[in-house]
Amino acid sequence: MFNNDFIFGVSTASYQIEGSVDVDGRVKSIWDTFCENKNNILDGSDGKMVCDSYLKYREDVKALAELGVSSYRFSISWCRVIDEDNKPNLRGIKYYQNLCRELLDYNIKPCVTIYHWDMPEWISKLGGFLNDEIVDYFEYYTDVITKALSGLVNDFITINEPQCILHMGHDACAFAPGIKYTKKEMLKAIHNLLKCHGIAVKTIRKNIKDSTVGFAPCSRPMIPSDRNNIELEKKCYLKYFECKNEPEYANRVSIYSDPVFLGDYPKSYYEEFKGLIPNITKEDLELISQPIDYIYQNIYSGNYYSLDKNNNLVKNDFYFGFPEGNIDWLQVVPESLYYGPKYLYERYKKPIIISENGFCNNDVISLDGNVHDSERSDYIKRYLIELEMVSKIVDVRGYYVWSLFDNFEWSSGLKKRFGLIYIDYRNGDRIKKDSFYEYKNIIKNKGVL
Ligand code: GBH
Repeated sequence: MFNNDFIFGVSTASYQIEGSVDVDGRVKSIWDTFCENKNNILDGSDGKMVCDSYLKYREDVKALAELGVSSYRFSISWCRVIDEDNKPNLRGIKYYQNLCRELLDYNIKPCVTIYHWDMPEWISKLGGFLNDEIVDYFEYYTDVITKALSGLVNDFITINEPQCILHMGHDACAFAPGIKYTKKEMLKAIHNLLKCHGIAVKTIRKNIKDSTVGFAPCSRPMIPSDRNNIELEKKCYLKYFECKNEPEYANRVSIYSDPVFLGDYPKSYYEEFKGLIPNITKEDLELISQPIDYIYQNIYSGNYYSLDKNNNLVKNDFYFGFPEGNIDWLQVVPESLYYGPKYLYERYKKPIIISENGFCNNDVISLDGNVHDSERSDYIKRYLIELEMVSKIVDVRGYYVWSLFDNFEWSSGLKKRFGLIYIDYRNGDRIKKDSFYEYKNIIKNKGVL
């Protein structure tokens, strides 16, 4: 059992669920543009309709109440809140106020992500995170939305998965805006993104009484294949926080989290990227490392490691037929929710909240009209067991399932389903899957163990 105030929640993000892209003065986002090129999305779909949550939010909140979550994590669409003259758009703002009021009526605490990837196209055209002025735009946007939500929301996450924004959006280019950066540009964009985080923390503190603030990177922990081998675990820990000039450099943990929690980039950053590093001032680092309350982390999977005969760390291949979800990176590695929090706590010493964890399945409506997704329930239970185990030794405060319902899975489109609630995209019908009831039960029992 988790303790009484452990947070059980679910997560969503604006572009993935809201639909209604052309209403109430919403401006175009980089994802609207990215989806116009059908080759960018696995099934050629987009976020125009999806779950229609912009119109159906009352129904969604009822489902959340039935599920029994104490917190709902969702993101604000910058495109609804700020217009192209960089002025507040009251109609868009009202939607989020209404949503929060509805949640509070049911005793569900809103947990608000300020930025979950849907940048206004016009800001992207000015250079996005590469433009130094992004920090001012981000400050203004955060100021407007936090003033509007003051009295309704206490808990904020500044930015979701900075790695995906930069690595996927500007290196692998599989995500919007799909504009390739040179390494030098990338390091500057990372620095500007971190400054956006810092200025958002300051702004939230200024506008919200009794706020909690966090930052939500993602990671894929290195798991010792032998859990009793201390030396192996130590090497896995070091690998997890490694900062190296290698193909996946913009995806790593320490390059984002060291500046936020420890006040500077890792030492190796300055060695590895010599000659490519942007201008970094003491003031920048102070801004970036404003004290925050939680380490949020999105964790879905991991990799096993062992030591070879020379005691070097080696990554193990998954055996043929290894359990996995219906998306290529989603191997079922429950120990990720043990070692991820453990490593993060050891290094940064702040309470941990898992802001996303969930499973992607080929769900179908069965003959009986229900959706029987036992694999998803099994995944959630296995991962929660590990999280509960680690909560005995590190300070873990919460867990959010990704996601409340099936939604627009970015470049995988509508083909990939992560929801506890099934969406029938022909008519928008919602069907609570078996995992919805399983998770409801877990919440009622305060855990699996
Ligand atoms: C999260 O991203 C997002 O926050 C959320 O919006 C999304 O819908 C959800 O999870 C499900 O995908 O580097 O080889 O692992 C998930 C993180 C980022 C994991 C990109 C896979 C690329 C392949 N994903 N990453 S790999």
